[in-house]
Amino acid sequence: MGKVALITGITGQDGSYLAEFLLEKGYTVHGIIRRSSSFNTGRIEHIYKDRHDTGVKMYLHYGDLCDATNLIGIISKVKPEEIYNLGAMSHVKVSFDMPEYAADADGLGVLRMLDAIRAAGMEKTCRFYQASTSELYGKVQEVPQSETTPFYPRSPYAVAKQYAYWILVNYREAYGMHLTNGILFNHESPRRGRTFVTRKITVAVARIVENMQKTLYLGNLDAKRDWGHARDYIEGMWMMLQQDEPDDYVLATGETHSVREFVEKAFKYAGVEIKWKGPAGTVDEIGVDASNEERVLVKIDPAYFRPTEVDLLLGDPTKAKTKLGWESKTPFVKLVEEMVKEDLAIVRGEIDDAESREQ
Ligand code: NDP
Ligand code: GDR
Repeated sequence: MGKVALITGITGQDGSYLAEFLLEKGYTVHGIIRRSSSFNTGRIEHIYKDRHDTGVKMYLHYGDLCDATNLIGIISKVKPEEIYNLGAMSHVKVSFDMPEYAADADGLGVLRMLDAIRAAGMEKTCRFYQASTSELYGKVQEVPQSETTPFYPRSPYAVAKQYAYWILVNYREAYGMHLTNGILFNHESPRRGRTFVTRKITVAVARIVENMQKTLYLGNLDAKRDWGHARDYIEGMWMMLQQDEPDDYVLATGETHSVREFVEKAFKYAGVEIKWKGPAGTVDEIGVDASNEERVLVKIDPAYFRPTEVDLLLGDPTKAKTKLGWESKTPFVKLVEEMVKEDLAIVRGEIDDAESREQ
């Protein structure tokens, strides 16, 4: 008999890769999905189809991290041996518009999950992974950032995630539960939501080279991120829960790149060389096609600036490497290329977009 896992956020980027990964390993996978007026299971549609064809063991339950009764009901019924709490209002900029909701879903949501495990009497049998984040480091205190770097959150999202981080540590110490924080640095993929900067860029590059869009509007080009591939990172999540003792781990590549560099590499893969003109780092800077400077491809829109920014993230994944044997496998340029390649194929109608596909 395979193990039973429960994933919150199964319809998101990470949840969809993790569901595939656990099914491959013979798990029975339960996922919590939110009721929505439009289709929100595009990223897991292919596995769901398989379930009817080949008996894949995946089950979906309606629920929400803001509904404690619902969570107690699902956990008591499913009796998971492993829970991966990936559900969250995960957009940093949006959290400034809905700070109370971010606190509720991303902060208190974790408390509700932990209390639901206790209410079901599963403190000793259920292992729990919390999707913690490099956003906890926020305003730079130390570079590179590791498990011992102090936190300084810079958004309502990150403050909520800090509550989640500490309530987990407290419950681990208070009740001896197997609870783990994975402090993951940014990880991307062709399944990344289109409002995160990497996917926004790769979608725009594909549309621009196919003459469906003229200009890409961005905010801060100089923010630096440690970008890995989501597929590599979900394996690290699973490895954490296979350890005898629960602990907290950073997953990162150990490399950092600016948004500006991501833009350059993405256009380059599509055959366009970007030349920057105007005062660097201001709203008047533009990115033009180096072979035809009249063609303005990138402009700055201050609407995308954040009230407080995280300037530099660079992770030190030494502990994950030493204790878990985990390593990021996808180099930065390969990640950019895979994303542009897939968006070009979507724009050209050669493949479906896993995120927005509708039935
Ligand atoms: P996505 O935004 O792609 O997915 C978020 C998931 O959470 C979706 O399934 C969404 O459902 C669900 N969700 C949102 N609100 C609720 C709620 N109130 N109750 C239940 N489910 C909810 O995020 P990612 O896959 O990129 O990230 C997964 C987790 O990892 C998140 O917690 C994120 O904060 C964290 N994280 C992500 C990193 C990254 O670089 N990707 C890095 C570090 C941490 P729906 O589809 O209906 O919107
Ligand atoms: P981030 O990801 O905030 O790091 O959070 P995002 O891709 O949104 O931003 C990265 C950096 O790019 C700058 N930026 C822009 N960002 C967006 N979204 N849109 C733009 O037009 C734009 N222009 C510049 C941002 O200012 C920022 O500096 C992600 C999420 O997945 C979180 O859930 C997760 O916890 C962290 O990564 C680690």
